[in-house]
Amino acid sequence: MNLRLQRFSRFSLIVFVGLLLTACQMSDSSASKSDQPAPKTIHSGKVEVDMENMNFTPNVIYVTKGTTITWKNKDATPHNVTSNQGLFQSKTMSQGDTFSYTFKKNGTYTYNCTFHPGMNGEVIVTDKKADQTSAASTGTKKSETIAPLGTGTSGEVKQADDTRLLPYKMENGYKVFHLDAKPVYWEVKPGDKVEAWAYNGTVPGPEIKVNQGDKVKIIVKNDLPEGTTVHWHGLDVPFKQDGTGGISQPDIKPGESWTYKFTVNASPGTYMYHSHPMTDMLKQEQMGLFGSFIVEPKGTGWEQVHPGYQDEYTVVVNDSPQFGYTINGLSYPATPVMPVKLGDKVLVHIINIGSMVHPMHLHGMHFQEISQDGVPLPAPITMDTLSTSPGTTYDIAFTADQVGKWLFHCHITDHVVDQNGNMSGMITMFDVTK
Ligand SMILES: [Cu+2]
Repeated sequence: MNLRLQRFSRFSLIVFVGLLLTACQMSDSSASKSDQPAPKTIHSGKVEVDMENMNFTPNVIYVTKGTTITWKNKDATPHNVTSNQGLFQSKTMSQGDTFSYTFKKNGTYTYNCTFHPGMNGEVIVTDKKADQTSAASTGTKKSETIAPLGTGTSGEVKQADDTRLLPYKMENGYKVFHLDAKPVYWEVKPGDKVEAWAYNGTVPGPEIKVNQGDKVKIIVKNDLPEGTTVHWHGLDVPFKQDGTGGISQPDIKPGESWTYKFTVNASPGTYMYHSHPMTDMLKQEQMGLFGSFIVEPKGTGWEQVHPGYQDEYTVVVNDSPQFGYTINGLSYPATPVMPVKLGDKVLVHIINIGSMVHPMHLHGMHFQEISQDGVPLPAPITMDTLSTSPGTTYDIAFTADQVGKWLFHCHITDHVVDQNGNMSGMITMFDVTK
C-alpha cells in the first residue's frame, strides 16, 4: 500500500512536470487551449489546500521555503494528512477542521489520507521566487488544475459500455484513424479526478473496430512531454509496424507524429493497443495509454459467424496506482450499466490491461468463453467466473434468460470495496429488462 502510494506520488510528479513542459511548449504557438495546463505558480506565505470530494485540491503545489500550508477538510467524510516521509501527521479531521505545516527545506514532499487510498498530494519546495501573478498566494488554489475531464476530444461516439468508438475515413483503400496521446484529467468516479495520459482524451483510448482483411493506417500524434509508440497487441503485424520503441522504431518525439500501416490478418476477436516506448512503458500504460482493438468478421459483423448476437460490449479491466481498480477507466458506481433485452445473446470483449489477475464473475447466468487472444477455442467453455490474466484478451457470450441487474465483477474482494467497505472499483452490471 505504501509502495503503491509512493509510486503514485512519483507518477504525479512526473506527470505534473510533464504537464508544465507541455504548457510551456504550447504557450508560444497556440493561445492556451482549454484542455492544456496553465503554467505553474510558485506560492509563498500561507496557502490553503482543500480536502474536497475525496481529493486534495490542488493535489500538487509548488511553494517557496517557509511557506505554511493549511489543509482544510470540506468533505463530510473524515480525512487526515499523513506525510509519506514521516514529517507530519494530522489528527482525524472532521468537516471544517484544519491542519497546518510549515515547509522549511527544499525538496519534494508527498502525503496522503490514510483512510482513502488514492487520495494523495505533493508539495514541492523550491528556491525560485514566487510568481508575482500569484499575489503572494493567500489561499490561491486550483491554479494547477487544468484540463477538462476526458470526454473524447475528437467527437467519438460514446457506446453503452462507456468506451468511445474511433471514427475513420476511407483514403485510397485504407481505413485511416487518428490517435492523439496527451495529458488530460480523468474522472474515475464523481469527484475522483486524476491526471491521465490518454489517447484522444479518454481512458481507455477509443475503441478501434475493423473488419478482418481491412487495410488500416493509424496516425499517432505525440502530445506527451516524452517519447511514445503504439504497439498493436496480438495483431501480428509486420516488424516495422510493431511499435516497440528502440526495437522496431525510435520513440515518437513530443510534438511529432508517426503513421502505422498494416493489413489486419488477425482472426475476428478481441485485441488491444497500448504504448510501448523505449523508456517508461510501465508508467505510460498505468497513466492510461491503452485501448481496445476489435476485429469483426468480414462482411456483416459478428452476426455472420455468431448468428443472433443482439448486444456487443467491451470490458477493459485495469489496476493501476493512478486509477485504482477500474472497468473501462471507471470505478463503481461510475462504471457502465449495460442494457440487455431479455432473451438477447450478448457478446462481451474482455481485456485485462492491468498487472494482476482479475477473476470476473457474472451473477444470474453462466456464460461461455468462446475465444482467447482473438483465437476461437476448439470447444467453448461454460463458466460463471473467468480468470483474466494481464495482457490477455477474451470473448465471452451468454444468453440473457433472467430479468435483473446482474453484477459482473472481479471476485478478489480487495478490488471491489473501498477502505470503508463500500462497493467500489471493478464492478459493472448488465441490466436485463423485458
Ligand atoms: Cu481484481
